[in-house]
Amino acid sequence: MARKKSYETNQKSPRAFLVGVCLTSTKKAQARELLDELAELTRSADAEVVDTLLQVRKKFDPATYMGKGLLSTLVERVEADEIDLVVLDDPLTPAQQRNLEEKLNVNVVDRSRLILDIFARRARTAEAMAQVELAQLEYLLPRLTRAWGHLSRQYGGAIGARGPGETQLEVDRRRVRDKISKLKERLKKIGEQRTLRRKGRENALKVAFVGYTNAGKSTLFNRITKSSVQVDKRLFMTLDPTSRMMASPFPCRVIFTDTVGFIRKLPHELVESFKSTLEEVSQADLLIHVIDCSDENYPDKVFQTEKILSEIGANAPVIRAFNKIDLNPDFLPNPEKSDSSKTVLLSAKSGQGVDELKAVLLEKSREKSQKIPLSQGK
Ligand SMILES: Nc1nc2c(ncn2[C@@H]2O[C@H](COP(=O)(O)OP(=O)(O)O)[C@@H](O)[C@H]2O)c(=O)[nH]1
Ligand SMILES: [Mg+2]
Repeated sequence: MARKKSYETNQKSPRAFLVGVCLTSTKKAQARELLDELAELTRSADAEVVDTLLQVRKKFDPATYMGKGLLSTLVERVEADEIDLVVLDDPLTPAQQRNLEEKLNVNVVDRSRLILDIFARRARTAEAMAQVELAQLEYLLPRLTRAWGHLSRQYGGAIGARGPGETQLEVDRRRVRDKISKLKERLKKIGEQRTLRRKGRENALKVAFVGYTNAGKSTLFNRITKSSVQVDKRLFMTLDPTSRMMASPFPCRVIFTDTVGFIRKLPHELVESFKSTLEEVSQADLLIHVIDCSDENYPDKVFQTEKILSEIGANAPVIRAFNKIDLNPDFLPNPEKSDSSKTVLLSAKSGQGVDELKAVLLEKSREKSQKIPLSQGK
């Protein structure tokens, strides 16, 4: 049998085939949209999307996730189209993973694995790298079964000597657990330094830009703070929070932070390991929730973002910034949503409506400056 191709080591862009299984109970249009998003994720991992297939069936096949018919089509397509990688939207059991990889003879990854890979590619700072590695190991640990057997390939060749009576699997698990506790220890130290650096910021208004990936957070951050953080169609370009302090025209210092975007089915291991980075969000005085109003699925994305915000304990007041109004000039937010959050319609790209947001920020900074004891000045 030919050796399985490893997409991680390929020089050219790996060729990916996407497969979705839509349970009859869910809507097909939604399944399509999730597959489109999966394609965006795949391209963000620098792979080429060759084709996608969507199958409707009653339930996932316990052995192979998809049905027999689709699987045999896929076997043919993988061969004919020289596919290196098959991507699926749903989490696979270790058995499904093994069965599919044996039949297809290429790597098979699910959405979580893909997101972890993208994060690993983007991580630049020591903190982000440790956070991603921790998430990868937490993801791996429960999947470390006899069926998986990937450890030596993925996480560095030589596996340590076994203790008396230990199986290879137990050794692998122990090694992963040891590495996890070391990483947690290291991240705790980095987190403490972060907390120290935050000291002395009590008198500043802390504003964080949050939202679904690609909503335009970085574009808006750049426009407001006159910065130039990277703006990109590819997902998750911002892993480490970037902060800018501004004084003028505000009556107190205002610290703006651009943060990592959220996405559906964000692996909880990532949310967990990025806790200290996400503190910039949970400890902000004000959140600007950037929403792409040209995207018809924005309500679901708003819902997903709010879910993650509550998961990380971010409960500051929220301004909803409906962005990309240039692409949808007639847009009006749903009036039924009569919660207390303020709403602004704007275009971070053209600048339309941005002054209105600045006015709200000015008002918030006035409120903040009134709370600062005179002795402490600005
Ligand atoms: N037409 C339009 N495109 C925008 C606007 N704001 C951002 N974009 C585009 O949307 C994409 C994602 O923007 P980015 O700021 O990187 O989003 P982030 O992932 O939320 O940080 C980029 O291609 C931007 O040029 C806007 O107001 N109008
Ligand atoms: Mg960004």
